[in-house]
Amino acid sequence: MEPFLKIGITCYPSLGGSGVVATELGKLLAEKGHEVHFISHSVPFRLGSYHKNIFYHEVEVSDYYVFRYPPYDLSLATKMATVAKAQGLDILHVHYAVPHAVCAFLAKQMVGDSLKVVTTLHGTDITVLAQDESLKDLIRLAINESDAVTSVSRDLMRETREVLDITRDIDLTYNFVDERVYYPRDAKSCRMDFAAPGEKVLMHVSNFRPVKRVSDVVDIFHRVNEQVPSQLLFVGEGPELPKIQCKIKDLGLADRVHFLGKQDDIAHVISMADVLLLPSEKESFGLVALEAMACGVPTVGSVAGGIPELVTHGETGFLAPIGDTKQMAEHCIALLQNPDLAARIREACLTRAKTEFSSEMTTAAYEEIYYRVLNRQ
Ligand code: GMT
Repeated sequence: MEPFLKIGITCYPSLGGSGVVATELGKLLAEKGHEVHFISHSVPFRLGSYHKNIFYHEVEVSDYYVFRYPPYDLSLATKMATVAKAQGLDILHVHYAVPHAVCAFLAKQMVGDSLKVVTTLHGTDITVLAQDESLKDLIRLAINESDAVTSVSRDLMRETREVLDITRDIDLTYNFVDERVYYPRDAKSCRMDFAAPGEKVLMHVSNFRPVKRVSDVVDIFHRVNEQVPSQLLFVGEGPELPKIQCKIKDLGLADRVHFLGKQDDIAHVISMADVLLLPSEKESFGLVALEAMACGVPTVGSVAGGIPELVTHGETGFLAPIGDTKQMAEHCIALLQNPDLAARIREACLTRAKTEFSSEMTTAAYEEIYYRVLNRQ
């Protein structure tokens, strides 16, 4: 049996799928017996209850008066090195290249080669930030100097190689959900708060950034509602919201669209839906589509980035070219009007989530990478 490891994890603690995946992974590793040290500016929002193997180290930023901008990156790198030395970390697993992989590179210079760095690329660190010429060399350095690099989809791996001209090995480790949390919930009574009997529920969950094409969600819903009486639930918050609210009003849909804001119990909320809409411009993976799949809810969305690796067209959902809201609406209508098709797709969703994206498989894959870089395999 392999020995238990001491693993440092750094992620964005307060937002996004990358933070969720990093935190859930840390919790599962701790349950398996590893010692996990989160190093970040605040406690990861999904960390939950006490576990004897989980520790949190807060990064404090110096506000010394000469600094026009407090240097978080330097404080993080120093904290990583301090924790690594004090706790004897074997691995520093950083999620998101900027600045985390760069800080880990600096930390390793301070600690020495005994500390192994694993970098997980999540998407916008490559698809947006690495397109910026001023950051390209820095991101390339951090990736090339990591002991292992993982990507959450094949598409992101391809784009990383293409954009940064990287030839090194990259491991594919798909995201996962904790199946003890993500399973079909009985959400009938909550659903009745929004939808009358016979009405269908469409849902969109995101951070409402332009990349999510939330306006397409409204267009899809508008078309669907003309043929299938429906309600649309929006979950989350973000910069596009005011624009979307105006559009909904202009289209006369205000009484059929509901804004639930940020929600903690996503599994329960998603279980209210008949279909999840994800028409993104870019999406390295689309964690919310997996969360929905595990709750038996199919996704109708775009053929963007890694979405087709997750959602199998015609089996666990339906995909159309980015921006083709007409086709996406047609897929929704077919699904919502055909109970047999909906039942078949729901079963396929539950099976695929369990077999292809299980937490056990992903945790084991990361452990294998850790042991490999430590030469213990
Ligand atoms: O864009 C987001 O939704 C947030 C962002 C993040 O940093 O958490 O999400 C990225 O990482 C997620 C977890 O791996 C992926 O599921 C998302 O697809 C990815 N977002 C994009 O590629 C736009």
